[in-house]
Amino acid sequence: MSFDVDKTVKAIKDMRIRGALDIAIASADTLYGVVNSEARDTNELLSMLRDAGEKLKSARPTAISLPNSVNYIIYVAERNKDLALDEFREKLSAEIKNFINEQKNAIDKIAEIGSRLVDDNDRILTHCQSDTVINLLRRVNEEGKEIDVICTETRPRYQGRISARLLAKYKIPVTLIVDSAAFLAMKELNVDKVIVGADTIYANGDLINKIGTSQIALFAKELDIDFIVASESIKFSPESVIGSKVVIEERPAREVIRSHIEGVEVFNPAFDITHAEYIDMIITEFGVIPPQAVYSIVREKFGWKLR
Ligand code: RUB
Repeated sequence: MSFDVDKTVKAIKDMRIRGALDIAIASADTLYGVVNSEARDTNELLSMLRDAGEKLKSARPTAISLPNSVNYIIYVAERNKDLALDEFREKLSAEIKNFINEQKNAIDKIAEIGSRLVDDNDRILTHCQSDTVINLLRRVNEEGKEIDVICTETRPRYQGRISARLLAKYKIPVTLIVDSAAFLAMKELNVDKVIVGADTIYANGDLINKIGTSQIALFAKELDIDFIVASESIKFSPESVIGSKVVIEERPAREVIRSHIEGVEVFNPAFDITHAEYIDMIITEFGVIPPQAVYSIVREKFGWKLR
């Protein structure tokens, strides 16, 4: 078992698996592998699952979708710990498959709902690379609306290039800009809407997403451009109800400068916080909500955790 778990942990750490939704799905998939590996009895399998879950959760700290999916699967496992091994396996395998399907359905539901918010001839700006946002834009394009997209390159790891490449592949007109051109581009190129993904959303509606998101939200406010977040509810934080915050990941200096510069320190946070007052709406699989409505969805969806 540990081979697959370690492999997933390494792939998440190295960012070969990245983006909050993919991280959550890969973790659930890995736990599915653990559920179906050799064990003497249910107790042993449960403890293997707990160990694997802890390892997976430690892979990256900021996307709450990762602990949310692991915690949910462990919760279901614990509730079924009295089952005999085969039954336990069967039950948990079905629950994990179900969970993964829910996530896949959620991203499509968000595209369906979100596409209604995008108008013909809209110019959209996006930051980083979010599968949820790309899927939504793809759907808009498939519906025949003419849109074009501006992607920030998203230093230091250039996920914006991945977005641009994907959009070009789907034949959506796309322009890549350096991060520091965001304000000028939003103003001079008449951006209509900003749409970004999410790593974590707190119960008070604050968003944590790729570093640089918050300044784009400030620009959007200044220029009166809608700032929209596309996020599955798996990225909502139940822990935030009791005041817990996620750790903002700091990544190595070598991502910013190729070699050490004598006397120069590098600060390389991977995410930042955009406060709820800068967010016009959040598109979820349950519908379009204002950031103030996150709390009630958290209470409903994560009741199992909050109890
Ligand atoms: C990715 C990032 C994405 C969110 C949402 O950061 O900030 O906007 O994770 O992505 P990193 P998705 O590249 O550091 O993982 O919609 O695919 O879940």
